[in-house]
Amino acid sequence: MEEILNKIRARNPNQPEFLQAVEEVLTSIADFVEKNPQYKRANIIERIVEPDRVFIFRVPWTTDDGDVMVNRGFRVEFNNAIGPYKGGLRFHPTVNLSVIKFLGFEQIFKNALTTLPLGGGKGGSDFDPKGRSDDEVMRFCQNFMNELYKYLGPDIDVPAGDIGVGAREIGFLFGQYKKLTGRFNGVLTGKGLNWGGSLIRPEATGYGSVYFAEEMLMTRGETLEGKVCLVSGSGNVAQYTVEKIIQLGGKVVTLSDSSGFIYDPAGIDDEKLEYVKELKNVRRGRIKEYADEYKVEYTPANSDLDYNPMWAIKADCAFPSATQNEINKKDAENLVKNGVYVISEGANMPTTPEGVDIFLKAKVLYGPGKAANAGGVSVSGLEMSQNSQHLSWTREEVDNKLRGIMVAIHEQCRKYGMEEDGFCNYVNGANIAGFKKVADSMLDQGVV
Ligand code: NDP
Ligand code: 2IT
Repeated sequence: MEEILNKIRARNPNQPEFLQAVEEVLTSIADFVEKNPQYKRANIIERIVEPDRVFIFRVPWTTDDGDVMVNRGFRVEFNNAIGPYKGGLRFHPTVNLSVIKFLGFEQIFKNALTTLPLGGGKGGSDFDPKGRSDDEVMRFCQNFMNELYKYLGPDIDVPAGDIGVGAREIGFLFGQYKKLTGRFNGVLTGKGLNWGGSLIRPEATGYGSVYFAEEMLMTRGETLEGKVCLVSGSGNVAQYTVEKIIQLGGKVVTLSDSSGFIYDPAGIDDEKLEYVKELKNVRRGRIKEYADEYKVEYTPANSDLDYNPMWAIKADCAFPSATQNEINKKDAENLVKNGVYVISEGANMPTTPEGVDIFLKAKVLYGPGKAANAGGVSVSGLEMSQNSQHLSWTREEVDNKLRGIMVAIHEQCRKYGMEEDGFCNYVNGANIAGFKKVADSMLDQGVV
């Protein structure tokens, strides 16, 4: 495995996030591959780490002042062994090929766990929507789609949202797709409810991450009732994570954005959550305003510190729901030291490898992103099913299906991740179960 890893490192220089994701998966599946020589014979590992194809394109657009700007667009179609390419679009200044490839690679295994027929892909741009008017965002989305539409189709490649891409952006992207192709179909998910979107899709990632935490807790005969929870981020995933934790009787005491975090020891209730939704989704303001509004503590982000004080607050559960590598080794140590024993990752790869090792050594209930945050893409898959049948299911129907899928993902993790002493290593479980489904499908379909 080390030999293959060196080859992958040499072939993908300057892609640290991608190599981080690959190393984690390959480390998890090493023994399983060793015991199953059919994968080695078909060289599945070297094939699965190489995307089917990568598109990189120029996106020119015009500001409200008439300046012409240029951004870079990406779409990685990683693997379609079990279904059409499926995965979100991220608009954030940190987006580059390494970030999109790490997300696309993770998506392959996540989508395999969902029980639905979904391949893996991801895309996005280094465009920064912050501070841009709706018109500017619209023009950017239209120009992004002017190139991307060529590669999409409801049975080919179906994007959705991710950081910086929500209901507004999906609307503009869909409008332009329709204009260019004349087709009204399920080519994007996360659509508006009036025009083909699924109920519960906005809630799905956050709700799913909390359902996953409940499943992990249930293995110890516990629930979220009364648990103190740390949530990071304040976007789509964070908001619906908070909503579900409140519904299940837990108490959320933190939220953050890239500028800092708030600490509200009394807990975020329904009214305060409504305030956050309005602040972030309508006014597009900063989380600091929450602290001003409710007179609670606000701590600005401080890059001089080698840890994030938010992860040092005493609590039972943590739901990192912002971005990759937001929990480092010291943060993981602080979490464990201060009582956190449930970590459910709403974000993709929020914990560094050194942080993951701390969680595994402490034998806490640690649900990695590709399992815990798979609820979002699962309901995207359900949106695709509804679109192809030209009908829509009720809120209750979709929520029940989501719940059932999260239970099934949890079971797969336990099937492949259970260790001799009864500790479940959900990292190994998720990676092996996801890999097995995709690798077996690749074997069935020959060397293509
Ligand atoms: P949003 O854009 O709605 O929210 C992102 C949040 O994370 C914001 O609060 C943002 O703060 C913060 N954030 C983003 N980048 C950084 C950064 N570099 N440093 C600090 N804070 C940051 O995105 P989502 O809620 O959709 O996504 C959050 C995470 O969940 C991502 O990792 C995404 O990949 C993952 N995910 C999302 C799914 C979905 O369905 N949307 C599905 C599965 C996973 P600020 O506003 O200051 O940038
Ligand atoms: O990371 C993810 O799973 C997402 N951003 C959602 C992807 C999707 O296609 O719904």
